[in-house]
Amino acid sequence: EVDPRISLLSQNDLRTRLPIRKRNSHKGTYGHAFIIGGSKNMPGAITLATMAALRTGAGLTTSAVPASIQPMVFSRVPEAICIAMDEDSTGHFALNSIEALRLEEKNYTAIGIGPGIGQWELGLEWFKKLLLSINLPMIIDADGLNLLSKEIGLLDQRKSETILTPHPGEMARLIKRDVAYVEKNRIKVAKEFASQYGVYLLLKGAHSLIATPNGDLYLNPTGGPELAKGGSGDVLTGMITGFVAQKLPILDAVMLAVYLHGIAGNLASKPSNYSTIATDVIDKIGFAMSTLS
Ligand code: B4P
Ligand code: MG
Repeated sequence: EVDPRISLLSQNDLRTRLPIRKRNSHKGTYGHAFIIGGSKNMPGAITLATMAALRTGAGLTTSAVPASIQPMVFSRVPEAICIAMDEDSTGHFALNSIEALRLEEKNYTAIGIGPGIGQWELGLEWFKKLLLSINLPMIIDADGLNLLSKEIGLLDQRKSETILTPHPGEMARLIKRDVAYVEKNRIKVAKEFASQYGVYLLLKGAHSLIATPNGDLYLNPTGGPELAKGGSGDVLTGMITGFVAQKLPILDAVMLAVYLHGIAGNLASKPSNYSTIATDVIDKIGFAMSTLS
């Protein structure tokens, strides 16, 4: 049963939130999405997120990855800029890599962190340094969330909006409870966390739930088991980053991304939801968006 305090995302409502593509516009009009992630054994997640950000309409999309995987990302996404960063001997970001980003010069309008970033010895130190040097709307996912869960107080140091996108496993780690507790108390967990830390929290799963910093809740009806496969979360992270980069209100960006991700999943589930893969979902983002215009 749906809690009466929760709004259901609907096609009619979201239609009005989709940004208008003006005739007299250029790539600068639509912002610059920046996604940081990847590691030697996981070059795919950041590739998917980068593709998805491009598909949502961001004017420019840049990704930053450990140097050894940069050629692979480039070869899959020629439309993106891909920065090769210093890496350690294990193929993860090196501690000194952050200065090389020259964040202040680039006019990024949204930053996504986490897809495929992995876990490594100096990960937390690296993550802290990065968080403190970025004052832009930030989307944190995947191992970015796992790094954050080691020092949750880092959220208090954020000066811009923060969006967290945990699945129930990651949510459990953030609040130091088990997955069963999260699944039994989805509404309470999402609402309390978002209010306490002043973040937008997207608790994923069948019927993903959005909680805002002021305690509002939204339930997403789209998507199905075709999305229950590695890579679909990375597509969603790219979509959110792409919409936030276009300078939409944060809530609109998250709502649109989650809703359209599910519609794209449904469209990609034909002829069989067994065989849907993340790149199929990316290919359907445009069709999903066309259902709102
Ligand atoms: P990871 O190994 O960390 O998986 P991942 O790399 O994050 O995968 P990915 O990024 O593709 O998927 P994500 O869930 O982010 O973690 C997997 C482990 O976490 C599991 O073994 C389990 O322990 C735990 N876990 C994850 N999800 C759980 C759940 N729902 N219940 C209990 N435990 C869970 O993103 C997937 C995307 O697809 C989301 O947007 C999600 O909403 C959507 N999606 C997946 N299944 C869907 C469905 N049936 N209906 C609608 N949407 C669905
Ligand atoms: Mg994930």
